[in-house]
Amino acid sequence: MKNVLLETAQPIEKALAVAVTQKGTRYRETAVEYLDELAFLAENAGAEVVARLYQERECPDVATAVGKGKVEEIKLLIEEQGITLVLFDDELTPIQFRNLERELQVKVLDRSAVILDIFARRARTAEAKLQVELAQLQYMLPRLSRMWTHLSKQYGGIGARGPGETQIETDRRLVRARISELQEKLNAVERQKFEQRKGRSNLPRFALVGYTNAGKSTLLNVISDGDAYVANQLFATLDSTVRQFIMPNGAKALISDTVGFIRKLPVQLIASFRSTLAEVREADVLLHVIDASNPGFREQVAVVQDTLKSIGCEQKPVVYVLNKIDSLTPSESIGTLLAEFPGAVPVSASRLINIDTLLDALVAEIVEQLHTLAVLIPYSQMKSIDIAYAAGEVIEREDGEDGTRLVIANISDKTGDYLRRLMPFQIKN
Ligand SMILES: Nc1nc2c(ncn2[C@@H]2O[C@H](COP(=O)(O)OP(=O)(O)OP(=O)(O)O)[C@@H](O)[C@H]2O)c(=O)[nH]1
Ligand SMILES: [Mg+2]
Repeated sequence: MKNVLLETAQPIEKALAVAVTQKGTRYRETAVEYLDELAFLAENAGAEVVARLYQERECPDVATAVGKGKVEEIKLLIEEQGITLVLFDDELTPIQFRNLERELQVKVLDRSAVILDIFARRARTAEAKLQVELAQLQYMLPRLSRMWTHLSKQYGGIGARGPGETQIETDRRLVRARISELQEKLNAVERQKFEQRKGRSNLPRFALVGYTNAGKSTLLNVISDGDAYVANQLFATLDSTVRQFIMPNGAKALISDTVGFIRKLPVQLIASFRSTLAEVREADVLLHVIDASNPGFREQVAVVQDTLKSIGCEQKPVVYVLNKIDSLTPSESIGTLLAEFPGAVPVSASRLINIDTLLDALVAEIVEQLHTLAVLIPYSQMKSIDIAYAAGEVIEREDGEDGTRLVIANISDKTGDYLRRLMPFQIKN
């Protein structure tokens, strides 16, 4: 049951983007921002938005999302501009899909399908591929009959009829079987990663979180002196990366970078990216990276907060990082931003502005948990010396008769507990 993937955007497809927004005060501005983002998503999936259409309604039409008049307008645009793909900003029901494709005679996709398509393009590691396939199949399952109409249209077939209900039932069963298989594989990956993390040191852990394209990977590279993939793309990062770095006070810490969030991230994706998001769930402190140069950043902040809540991370300490201050819109200033986000740290990750202040803020978050510990390691336990060096900053060393005496600074609570268990021969300094 492989390769029955979603039919999604192909390169240089000409797309029409449609937003159906609920009546409200900021209706027009928000709709414009939504479609800007949808156009960027489309571009990332290999299509170009050549026309846009807005409709304000109390609620979407049950049969076709937009009203009858708009359907006619869309038909006209398709003809005039040679459009091959119509993108809806909201998730469509299977019925809406079917009706719209029948009426319009071109491919119709919703925002979730475009996001899934981008994820499928970006998935590189085995884990990411499993996660994306799982999300795609779960998205596809309730829409199977519609996809079959698609396939039969595409391949003609005798009489060009869709396969009968029995065929669809068989396929549903196959898809469900593949879903269970993928879930099992992912559970195994998750267990394996959990074991790996257990074996990892107990250093303080920070996790970068934020809206996609906010600059998380750029910041990871700056902080940990690395070369993670950075691009003006949505979902450039799909996996998590963990790096060790040394804080200004000499303490060692870990920082992780992971997949970004977006408005209306398909629920199937959040669920299937569980193992990737484990780094976020297990971090001590979150760095919420905000693209302060984006006019819609306030809504993005709310989206990230909601997503964190949905993965059970709303209680974690957060350092807000106002990134891209080098290119703020004229209506924003650092002063007003700080009044709105007290305690946030304004930076530019790419221009290296104010990074020291950010690092100091990270130290402040964990400094209360940092201790100095003196240990005497008997010569029979020499392996523990390496562990001590990895755990903190060794500021004194004395090789005496009974063993090696070390004074280790900047040890976190967790590491301290760990060392105490490992080295019961701790002495007072
Ligand atoms: N002007 C400006 N651009 C920046 C800054 N930091 C990052 N960028 C740019 O923003 C874009 C996205 O950066 P990434 O670091 O890939 O963002 P990300 O949050 O990891 O994005 P995803 O992995 O796609 O979710 C890139 O083109 C960066 O060069 C900054 O301080 N100022
Ligand atoms: Mg990234």
